[in-house]
Amino acid sequence: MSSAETPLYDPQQVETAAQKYWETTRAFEVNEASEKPKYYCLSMLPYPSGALHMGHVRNYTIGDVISRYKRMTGHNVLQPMGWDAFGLPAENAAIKNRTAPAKWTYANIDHMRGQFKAMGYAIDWSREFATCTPDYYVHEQRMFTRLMRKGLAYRRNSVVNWDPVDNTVLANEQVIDGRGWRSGALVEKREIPQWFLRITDYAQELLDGLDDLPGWPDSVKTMQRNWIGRSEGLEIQFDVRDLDGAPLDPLRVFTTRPDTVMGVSFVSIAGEHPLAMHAARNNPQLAALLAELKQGGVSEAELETQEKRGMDTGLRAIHPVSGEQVPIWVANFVLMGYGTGAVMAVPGHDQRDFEFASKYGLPKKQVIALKHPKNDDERGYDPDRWQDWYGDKTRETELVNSAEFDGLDFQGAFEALAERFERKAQGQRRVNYRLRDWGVSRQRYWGCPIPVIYCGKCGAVPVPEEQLPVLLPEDVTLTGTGSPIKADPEWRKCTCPECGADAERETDTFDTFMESSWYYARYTSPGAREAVDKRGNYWLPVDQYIGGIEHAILHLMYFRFFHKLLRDARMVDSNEPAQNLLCQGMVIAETFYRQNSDGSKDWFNPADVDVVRDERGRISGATLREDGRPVVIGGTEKMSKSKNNGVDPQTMVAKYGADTVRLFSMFAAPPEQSLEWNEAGVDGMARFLRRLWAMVQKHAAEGPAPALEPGALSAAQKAMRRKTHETIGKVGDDYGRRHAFNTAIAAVMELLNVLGKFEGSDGQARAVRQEALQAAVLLLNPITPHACHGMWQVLGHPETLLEDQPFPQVDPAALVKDAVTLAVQVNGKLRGTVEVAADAPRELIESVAREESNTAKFLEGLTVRKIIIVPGKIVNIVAG
Ligand code: ANZ
Ligand code: ZN
Repeated sequence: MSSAETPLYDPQQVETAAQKYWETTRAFEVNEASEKPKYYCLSMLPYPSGALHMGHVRNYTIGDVISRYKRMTGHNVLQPMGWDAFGLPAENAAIKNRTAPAKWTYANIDHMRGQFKAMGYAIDWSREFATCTPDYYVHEQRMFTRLMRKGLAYRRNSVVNWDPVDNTVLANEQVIDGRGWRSGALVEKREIPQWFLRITDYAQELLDGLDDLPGWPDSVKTMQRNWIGRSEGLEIQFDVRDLDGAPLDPLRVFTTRPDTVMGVSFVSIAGEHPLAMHAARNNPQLAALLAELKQGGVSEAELETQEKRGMDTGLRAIHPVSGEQVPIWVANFVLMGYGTGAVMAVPGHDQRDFEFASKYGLPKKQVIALKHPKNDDERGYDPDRWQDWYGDKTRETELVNSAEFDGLDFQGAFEALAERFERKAQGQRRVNYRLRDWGVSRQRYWGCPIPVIYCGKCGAVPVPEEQLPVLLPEDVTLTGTGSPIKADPEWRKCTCPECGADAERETDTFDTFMESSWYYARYTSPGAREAVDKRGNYWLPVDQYIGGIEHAILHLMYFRFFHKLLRDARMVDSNEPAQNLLCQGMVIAETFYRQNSDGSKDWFNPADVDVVRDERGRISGATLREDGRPVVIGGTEKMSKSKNNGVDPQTMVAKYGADTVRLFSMFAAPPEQSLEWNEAGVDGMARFLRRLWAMVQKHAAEGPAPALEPGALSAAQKAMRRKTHETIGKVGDDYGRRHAFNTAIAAVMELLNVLGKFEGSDGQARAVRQEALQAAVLLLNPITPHACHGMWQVLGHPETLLEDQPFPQVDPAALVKDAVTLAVQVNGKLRGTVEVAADAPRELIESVAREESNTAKFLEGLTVRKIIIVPGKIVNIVAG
């Protein structure tokens, strides 16, 4: 049949029609009144930056495929969407474009919602919200005031980046090479009061809960464990002597290695430690060092790598066992915020102490030795080589030079010393966490106002619930030098809810991680008076959560923390917010550039470059279309603005249709791996869809097929039917269990290849073809739902929601093989093939194989010693 007679695949028309049907029938709006098991499929909500990018497309397509598949397999599926709408980019754009952040944000949301709809995602849009609207953030403010009353939110001083020219606090990303991004002024560290949430109260539970999450990737759980960083150790007290020998308040250290206590040759303290400040009062040199230490970065990575620096304070600590006096040094690698801000230094066995002692000529002492040394080298102790053998965790060690503790192993020494210090009230066992309380104050305008009132008499008072929300004014102009609400005395002015005196509002706003920590719960309960109502327990926990690995630590930790807060507020019953987590890989693309004479690079978008590929499909040459001259191939990288290698989804959808874009992004790589965008691949997907469409049209044009009669099929028809059902089995497993959408698509492609070669136009041939095409349409529906919506009608069905069609089921009878083909080998070399009945007895298979003409030739003159049969596959004749 010619193409004039088969209506061609027209993605625009097909997609508009399907989307219209879903919209008018409200196909994806769901509620709790369902007999079916619930399934909550959630993709991380986007920041409305202006336009969808390919990373979004990939993330949301994965979620959509899972959602549609789950609905087809009989679940009541919730797939919501919203906007993580507060944040710094809106302020920057507002300064640049002279629009209010709210206006910019809402315009972006409108544009991006349109793009989402064009992708055809099966979203329940009736639940949509933007986190910057008062009816969302009012709940967050209420939660916060309740946490304040429970003591789970508190205020303390903490360091921020201060721009002395713009007179404003800067976010970390606004500090570029130590300078303010706008003013270029050297940034200073300043201590200001800020609000914190006591996430550390939940540290142990956040750690233990990871064991109940078999559906989360191990890599994420490991990152979370490390971030929580639980250590078991002792807190040990050292008496302290002032410069003149007078006793001062004792010092406490936290150590995970009390077994090394007899190797302590000094104590190191942080620059902010009270003893350091005490010693610096009459020591200008030390005071200068402390001032300098305040300047540097405070990240742990920086502290690990920076050069060790310090100074003797002149103070002395009394060793708690030996009674000896050891010096107290300030050391730049000791963090004030961890443990006690003081470390018992053991340069004989700790890398950092070793480096520090080497630099300042402090003594090193061996107190740990190998229990079973293999040679003199291992028996001896070279202070500069201790790492060589001490690092080997497989060797047993014992204490030496440690008086009564000699001979004990780590555990024995830990217990003995813990017992001793506890008895003498010189210390106790202690569990320490690296996790810090969560600082939620941001000195920015475009965020949720922190609902606190400051009164001269009553201090910090939570805004009473009936006065919430504290509204953020949306109609503002930003100058770039501070927040409009900080600058507006009218906004700040209020009365104290406790004593009625004149008072001021808090002008800081929340960290935007606050909004994204509980949005998943809000989707379950649109319109609820509280953050969540009883509908929450119907939908929660989330069955499948999908998002980027960049959120492995912070977002996912806060998300789990908030769920526990909601549980403790009796709003939800479960302990964890999400049962399964999928972290999709990056979308990458080739980069192209030209280098300028000053060394800078101009990056060219792949859409503007013509490439030549070698026979293996790799790019071997590239020219800029505009001038035909070559550009440098920069290799594949994550799509980004800086490398100008982003491919705009909208352009792709306009050119190929949403289904092709969806199909490519599911076909090109398994969800967890990186996906390389390449237009040749997209083209291939478009061809595949056109071909399928044409096959369906051609088949349908021949009129309706009769009912399938499995008993009346020819061998070829049976084989075709078997292929259909093998494909159904494979694809169901790929979707449901493996999330391997790429191999699911490949299996359907293979089915269609086989179907393309399947001949015959009699009734049963057409019935078998109808079954195969219907299966292909239903199997592909989660991935290319618009085309499938259209093809289903072409196949003779009324317009309907394919998600309510049952997912195809394997007919076990169709899988039975009548005949199998076996490879025949002689001494492991292939010599021929034979066809036998699937249930043929062993003797028959042996004789048929030996008689196969080519095989018989090779067996001539040999004696058959053994015949090995791999059922359904191989007959190997061992002969000699
Ligand atoms: C003596 C010692 C000997 C240590 C030895 C280690 C090895 P984690 O496992 O991360 O909890 N430490 C304690 N407080 C510190 C602070 N505020 N800043 C920097 N380092 C600090 O690490 C605990 C170990 O880190 C502690 O055990 C302490 O050094 C150091 F062979 O004490 B240890
Ligand atoms: Zn008051």
